[in-house]
Amino acid sequence: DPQSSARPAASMDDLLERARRFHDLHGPLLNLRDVIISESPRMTLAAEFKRRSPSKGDIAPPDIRAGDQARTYAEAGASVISVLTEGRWFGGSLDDLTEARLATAAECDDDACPTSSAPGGVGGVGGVSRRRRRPLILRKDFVTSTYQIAEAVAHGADSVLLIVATTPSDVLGELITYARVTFGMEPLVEVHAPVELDVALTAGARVIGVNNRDLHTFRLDMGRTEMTAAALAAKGLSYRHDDDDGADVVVVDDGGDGRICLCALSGMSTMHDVHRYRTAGVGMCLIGESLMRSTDPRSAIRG
Ligand code: IGP
Repeated sequence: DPQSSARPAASMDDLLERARRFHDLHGPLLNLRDVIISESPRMTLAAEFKRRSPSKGDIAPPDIRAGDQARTYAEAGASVISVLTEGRWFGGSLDDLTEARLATAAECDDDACPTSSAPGGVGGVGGVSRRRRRPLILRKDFVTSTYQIAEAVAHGADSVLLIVATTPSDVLGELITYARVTFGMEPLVEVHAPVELDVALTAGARVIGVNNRDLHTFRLDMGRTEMTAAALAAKGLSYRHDDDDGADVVVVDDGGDGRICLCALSGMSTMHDVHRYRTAGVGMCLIGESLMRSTDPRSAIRG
């Protein structure tokens, strides 16, 4: 890995100091659960920067800049921007993360914000929410240590992805607590199957993303998200209400001090896919490949 040999690894103390400095210079972290809840019952759209993937190979031209793509996503109204920082399989880096964060630092002003005149300031076509603040930046990687969480914050991330399948369950709970206590960060916890949902809930996850893609076979099953929504409902963790368009929307609640936010990850290529999940109680949809391949991601997001 050329990046790590060029730069000696920072100590944990260095990272915490850098995280503090980033925070002082660029402002506080955005909380993922707050973002999703503040846009509900509109769908939060997360757009991903990803150069390549193990299942698809190269998906973007080699000279593409994370900052440019992130700015395009933000201007189109994405409220969350996910940046792959894993180098070997996804061709990403921590520099991509910082670039994306700095390129989207400005809040959406009235002229640039596509739906600032909509009632309540949140509108959007077809029930997809439009951003009002700077977008939240999510570090997508195989994060399994507190070191990587501090590293993410030091490089501009507001949140990180934690994957149940690649994290021992006791470590998962520790990482979630560390992120909340140290940085006020709400991590996105990825599950693939209902058994993993139990692990995520026990570990204290409040924002749960269902990866529709099997990690081993790379096969897509778009029904995984709905299966997980049904599993949450069976636990009594969701309720129904009518949103402002009269659609029947399920809100997932943990039955205690607030709601669990359910997110759909992977395999979506049209707004039709996004709307499919709206009635299942999904609060956020994350789209990578199809936006990276799109010649006009702005129109794709504006739908
Ligand atoms: C995006 P897609 O099919 O829209 O490109 O999927 C995202 O969900 C995917 O990149 C992803 C991922 C991950 C990548 C989901 N979980 C874990 C790396 C690691």
